[in-house]
Amino acid sequence: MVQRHDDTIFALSSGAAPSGVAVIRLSGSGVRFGLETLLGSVPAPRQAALRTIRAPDGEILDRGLVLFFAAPASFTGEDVAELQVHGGRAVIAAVLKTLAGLPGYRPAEAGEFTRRAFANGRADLTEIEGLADLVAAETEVQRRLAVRQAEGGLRRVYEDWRRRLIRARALVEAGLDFVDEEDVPDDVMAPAWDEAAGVAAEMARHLDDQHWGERVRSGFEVVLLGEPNVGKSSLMNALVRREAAIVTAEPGTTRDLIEVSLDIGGHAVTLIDTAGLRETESVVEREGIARARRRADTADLILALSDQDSSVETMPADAKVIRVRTKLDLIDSDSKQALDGNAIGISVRTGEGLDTLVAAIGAALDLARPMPSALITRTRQRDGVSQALFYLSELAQAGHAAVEVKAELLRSAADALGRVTGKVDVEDLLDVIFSEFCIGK
Ligand SMILES: Nc1nc2c(ncn2[C@@H]2O[C@H](COP(=O)(O)OP(=O)(O)OP(=O)(O)O)[C@@H](O)[C@H]2O)c(=O)[nH]1
Ligand SMILES: [Mg+2]
Repeated sequence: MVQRHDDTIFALSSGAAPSGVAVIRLSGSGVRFGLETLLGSVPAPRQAALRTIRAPDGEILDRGLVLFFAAPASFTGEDVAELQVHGGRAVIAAVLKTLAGLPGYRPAEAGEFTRRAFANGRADLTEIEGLADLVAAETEVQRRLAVRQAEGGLRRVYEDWRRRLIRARALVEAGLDFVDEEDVPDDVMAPAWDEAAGVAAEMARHLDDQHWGERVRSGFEVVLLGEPNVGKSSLMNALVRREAAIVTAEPGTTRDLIEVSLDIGGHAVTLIDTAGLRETESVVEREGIARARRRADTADLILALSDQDSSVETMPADAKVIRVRTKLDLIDSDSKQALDGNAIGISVRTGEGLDTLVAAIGAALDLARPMPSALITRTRQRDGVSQALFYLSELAQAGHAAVEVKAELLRSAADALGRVTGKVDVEDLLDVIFSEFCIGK
């Protein structure tokens, strides 16, 4: 980053104006000076103070609550202030303009408050990723996952492993000093190897999670597949209760993928409508069908729709599939009895079967499963833990290799974890991680 780290930064931290209240946040060594200039004095730390906010020329900008946090007991670890002003565009603009005129002040970049919090040891990288997820969370389960991570759920697990590996290595190195002496028992280092094996077993369990946290975080994908005209778009519209996709009696209506978000049991589910599967001369339609198949390949779940005129043989056999028989309102109850018992019957005309289908989607995705306290939510974390486990597996197979080699494997494993939490050598990761944040966070 080209920006200076000793600047005092400021930004609107609350949402889009106009709003009832807007929160403008300041952080850095110039905060006290700024408060003296705008308020006449610095309020007592951690106590809300109702103050008149003025420009340096005495002009009243607004009146509002001011909070001051003295370093290091603040979000960033620096002096921090929050000005709660009226959320009008002109009010916010006037306060921001005044702050920009103060010496050493500049607008914060996206994620810069959080970046300073990390630099000052107020949070590790997993907690920071949890914060980013908390701001982005759209569903109840995403919020729960994010808040646990922001509160240190992953940090505690990874720090514990790292501490144990470092201790094991210390044991080994201490043992090394005695190796030349005659009566060192062979098993003086045994506790170190046991500790490493214990950590490795815990890591393997942690990694064996069916990518649950990553899927909760990014949302589950459910693809609607079936021949033209079976009612895919009609079903999507019924589930989201709006006309998201065009419905006509003409086969081949949908050509592009159409995505909508759905909340099922507090989970984010993306429903994807697709082009009806058939042999066709149309280039556009063929491309649509190819896209439908590709998306179905990676989906968490496929809804395979059929009506009275179609079959579902077009479905990939190995995928996770729920069979759905549409347009039940068009057949009499005798024919209903004769339908495929493995299919869920629905009608978007009468609403029949829709609740059953939603429940079946939830069950197929196993959405009600209890959430463990520490779940991997990003590939970055998974890669780091996998890397650490790789070194520990090498160690377990190292047999009679030189003890120095084994100590080095312990060090590598601990470092791989340290990269996940941000304890070691992560400068290259920071821009990527903080680019996820919005300005003001
Ligand atoms: N009676 C009845 N008609 C339905 C039902 N669902 C869909 N339809 C009709 O079936 C026709 C096709 O519906 P669509 O939702 O466009 O079907 P689709 O599978 O998206 O078709 P393509 O986009 O062409 O692949 C329309 O005329 C709908 O009104 C239903 O539950 N009952
Ligand atoms: Mg359609």
